Amino acid sequence: MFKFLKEKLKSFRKKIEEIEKREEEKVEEVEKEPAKVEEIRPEPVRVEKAERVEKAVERVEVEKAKVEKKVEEKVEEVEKVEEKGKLASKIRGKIGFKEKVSTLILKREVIIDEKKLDDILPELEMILLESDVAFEVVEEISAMLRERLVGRRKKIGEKLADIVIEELKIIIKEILDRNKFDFDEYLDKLVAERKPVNIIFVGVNGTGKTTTIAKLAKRLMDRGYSVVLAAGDTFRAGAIEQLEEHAKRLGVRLIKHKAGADPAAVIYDAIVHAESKGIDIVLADTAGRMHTKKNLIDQLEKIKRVTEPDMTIFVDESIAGNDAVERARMFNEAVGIDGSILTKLDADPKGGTAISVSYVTGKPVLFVGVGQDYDDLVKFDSDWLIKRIFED
Ligand SMILES: Nc1nc2c(ncn2[C@@H]2O[C@H](COP(=O)(O)OP(=O)(O)O)[C@@H](O)[C@H]2O)c(=O)[nH]1
Ligand SMILES: [Mg+2]
Repeated sequence: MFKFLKEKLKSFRKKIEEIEKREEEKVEEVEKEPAKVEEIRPEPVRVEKAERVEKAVERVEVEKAKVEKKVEEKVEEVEKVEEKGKLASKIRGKIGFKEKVSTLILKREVIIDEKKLDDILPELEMILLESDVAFEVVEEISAMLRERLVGRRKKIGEKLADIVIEELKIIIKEILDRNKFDFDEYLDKLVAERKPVNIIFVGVNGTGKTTTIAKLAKRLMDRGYSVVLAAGDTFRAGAIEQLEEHAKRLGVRLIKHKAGADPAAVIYDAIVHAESKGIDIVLADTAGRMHTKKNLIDQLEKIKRVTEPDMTIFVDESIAGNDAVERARMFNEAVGIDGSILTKLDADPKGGTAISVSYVTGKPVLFVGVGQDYDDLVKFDSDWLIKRIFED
């Protein structure tokens, strides 16, 4: 899971470490300044520059004189100490100047500035884009990082890479938690208030809609609910049989009509059945494709009008990347969704879809699919995702 993104983040970390190492070496050179003064030589003289060069030479001379004076003073001090016959260790204390400078560097703080972020953020943006994070989400993450890191004090010895990655984690978590939602809590309340609860599943073919309905049916039964399935994908050949097979295996009732029938009628019948039998929840499958996109949207609108679902859940596969994100946006705008379920995270090397879908829809990710077994359904939790992206 997320192998590609993990590798990229690792090399990003290395790159920051290299930039930082180069900079620290520069700082050390600057600290060795006194020795450098002597090395400064005037540039070859060009007539119009002659005056400036002369001044520079003067400044160098003055600096040199200062340094020489300091050195003389030090020598004097040392001599005085020697004269007084004090211990050799004390002399070492005086001339251990270099050591003192290096501890000074260690203690000193460096302020992270715009320039440093200009060096590293474009690379991070590229990594996120390559990992299927939607463009607008990358922009937001980058802007938030910049805002929070510019001016941040960093002690030398503290790693810039750690600071950046840690802040990146916090920001992704915040973005994910903007639409935080507890599905179980909400469902408990709904069932208590007005059962049967009607949940319809929308999304294109092949993304895992039918499998997810079966997984969720199992999960809800494990939690003590009674469930009925509605075979609302009457368009695709074999769709009814596929759901029927799951229903048999799970020991749950399925309401179906013939292929090509009106799905709104099928789902309506399932609700009537649930009411008469005291069943808690109806899970309704729908078609993922019609003759045209307009047909599909019209059909879903009719289903919503006739069956008044308590929740409309969009299902897509995380491996579809930006296509999945765009479909989520489209379904939300055209039909209205209450949340999403992303499947096939187990087969997704990138992870950006999971980061982006709730951002672009403004609706929570409720569950993620992590395999083909009934139990491979995980209740979505930002910490769960962050851990899988950032930890080995
Ligand atoms: N690896 C993996 N495969 C999945 C997952 N969810 C569904 N699938 C597989 O995706 C394929 C299409 O699933 P299906 O439920 O028929 O999709 P639908 O057309 O949207 O109803 C099937 O082979 C499923 O086993 C998942 O979380 N992980
Ligand atoms: Mg299906």
